[in-house]
Amino acid sequence: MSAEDIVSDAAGAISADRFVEISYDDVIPNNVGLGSDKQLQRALEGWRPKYLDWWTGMGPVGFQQSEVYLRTAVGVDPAGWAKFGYVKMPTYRWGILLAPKVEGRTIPFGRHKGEPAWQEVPGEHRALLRRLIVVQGDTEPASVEQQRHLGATAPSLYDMRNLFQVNVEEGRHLWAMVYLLVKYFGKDGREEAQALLERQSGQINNPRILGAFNESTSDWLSFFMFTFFTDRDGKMQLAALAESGFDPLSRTCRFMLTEEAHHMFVGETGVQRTIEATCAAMVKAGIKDPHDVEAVRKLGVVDLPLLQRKLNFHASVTRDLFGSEISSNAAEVFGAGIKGRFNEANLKSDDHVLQEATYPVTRVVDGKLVAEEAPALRALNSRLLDDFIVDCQGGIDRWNKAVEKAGVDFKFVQPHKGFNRRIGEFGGKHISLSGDLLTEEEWSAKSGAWLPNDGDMAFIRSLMKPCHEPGQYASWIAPPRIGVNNQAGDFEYVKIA
Ligand code: BYC
Repeated sequence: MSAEDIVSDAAGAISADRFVEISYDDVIPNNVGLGSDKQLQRALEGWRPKYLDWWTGMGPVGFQQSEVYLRTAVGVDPAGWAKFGYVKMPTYRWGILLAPKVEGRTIPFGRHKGEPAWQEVPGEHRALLRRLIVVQGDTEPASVEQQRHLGATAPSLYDMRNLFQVNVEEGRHLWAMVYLLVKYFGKDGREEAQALLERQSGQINNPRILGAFNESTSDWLSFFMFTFFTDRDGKMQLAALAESGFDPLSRTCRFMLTEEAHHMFVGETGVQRTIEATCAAMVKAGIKDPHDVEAVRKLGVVDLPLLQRKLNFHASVTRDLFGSEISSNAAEVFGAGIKGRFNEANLKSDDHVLQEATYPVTRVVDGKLVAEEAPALRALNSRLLDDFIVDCQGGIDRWNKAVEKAGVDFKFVQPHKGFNRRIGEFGGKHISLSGDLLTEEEWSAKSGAWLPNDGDMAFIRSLMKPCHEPGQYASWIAPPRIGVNNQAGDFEYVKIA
C-alpha cells in the first residue's frame, strides 16, 4: 500500500512509517506476526470461512454488494490509524491488531501487583480469563445480529454508512477475541470460537450470553440509544480489561477502544440530531410545550418525552450489563490481576490491592434504599457502574445544551440507578425514576409513563421510512455538522447496488 492510498481521518493525515507493522499481504491483516506462527495461521484461516458465512447469513441484510465508504485500520497509532475508501462489506479487511507492547509493563493491581505482566496465560487463572474473553467476544457478533435489518430504513446514506462502519468494526472485535482464544487456549479456545458463531441474539435455545444483547434493535432511535449507552458499557468493560495483567488482552482492548469511540459518537450525535430536528420543527410551528405530543408528532419528529422514555429504557437495560453490584466474581478477577477498574493505572488514591478498602453501594435494606460501605473488592461492579453513569452524563449534558439553545423548556435526566433493573441489588424491585421504592401495584400504574409503550413504538416505526438519496435526511433527524472524513454534504456514502 502506498502513502497516497492513505487519506486523513478526523485526527489528520498519517504518515507511511506509522503503519509498517501491519501486514496487508496476509489473508488476515495483522500486526501479531501471524505469518511466522503457521499453526495459529492455519487455525484462524480455518475459522475465517465460517466467519464469512456468519457475516453473510447473520450480518447486515441487503447492501452486501453495495460500495460503502468505510474506514479500515491500517496502523495502531492513536494519532492516525485508518484509511477511508469504498468497500463491499464482505471484502472488508478484518484484521488482528494489538496496541504496541509497553516494555517492562507490570501488573497494575491485585495480588500479583508489580509482577511482570503475563505474556502467556497463567495456568491458575485460565478458566477465569477464558470466561471473560468469551463474554466479551459474544457481545460483538450479537450487536451485529441485533442491527441487521436497519439498513433498509436508514434515514440517510450518511447514517447507513455509520451503521455499517459500526457493524464491520464489531466484526473486527470478534476477530480480536477469537485471536486470543485460538492462540492462547488450544482446543477449548477453538471450540469457544466456533460457539461464538453459533449462539444467536434473541434465539430461545441458544441465546447470546448477556441480557441486553438479546433485545431487538429494530429502529434507528434504538440504534442510537444502543450505541450511546450499550457501546459505552463496551468502553468501560474494555477499559477495565485493558488494565489486565494478561498483556495480550490488555493490548487487544487498548486498540479496540480506539474504534469504540466512534460508535459512541454515532449514538450521541444520532440522538442529538434527532433532538435538533424536533426542536427546530417545534420552533418553526410555534409549539412551546414539549409535552404537546400530538402536535409535535404531527410534524414528523420525535417528541422529547418519548426520547426520555427511550433513554430510561436503554440506560436501565445497559446498567444490568455490569452484573451484580456486590459480586464475588468481580472480586476474584480483580484479585487475580485479570480485570481492573476504569482507569486503574492512573488511580492515585489507593493501593490497587483493596484488601482493606470499602466502597459505598446503594442497597435495598428493610424496604429502603440505603448507602452501605461494602468491601471494595466485592463492590467493583458497582464502582464501574458508577463510573459509567458519570461518563453518560457528559453526552446527556450536551443533549440538554441543544434543547436549551433552541429555547425549548425540557431537560433530559438519567433515571435512578435502581430503575427497571433485572440484575443485582435492584433486580426484581420496583424503583421509580427518582429512586422511590414502589409496590407492584404502584409500579404497574406508573411505569407506563416512564418506559416506551406500544403507541410510542408504533409511532417510531411509522417514522422509519428510508431516505437513501445523497444529501437527503428523513424529517425526524437533522444533517450532521461535518461529513465523514470531511466529505461534502451530498457525498454518496453508500453506492447502493
Ligand atoms: N445478563 O457476579 P455477577 C460490549 C451473569 S459490552 C445475563 O453478577 P460478574 C459491546 C454472569 O455472567 C461489554 N447474565 O457478575 C457493546 C455470571 O454468570 P456465570 C461486554 C448476567 O460475573 C455494544 C452471573 O450472572 N464485556 O463490548 O462480576 C456493542 C453472576 O455474575 C448478566 C464484558 O461484559 C446479564 N446482564 O460480571 C458491542 C466484559 N450480568 O459466569 C459490544 C467481560 C451478570 O456465573 N465480562 N450475569 O455463569 C465481565 O466482566 C462479566 O462477565 C460481567 C458480569 C460484567 C458481564
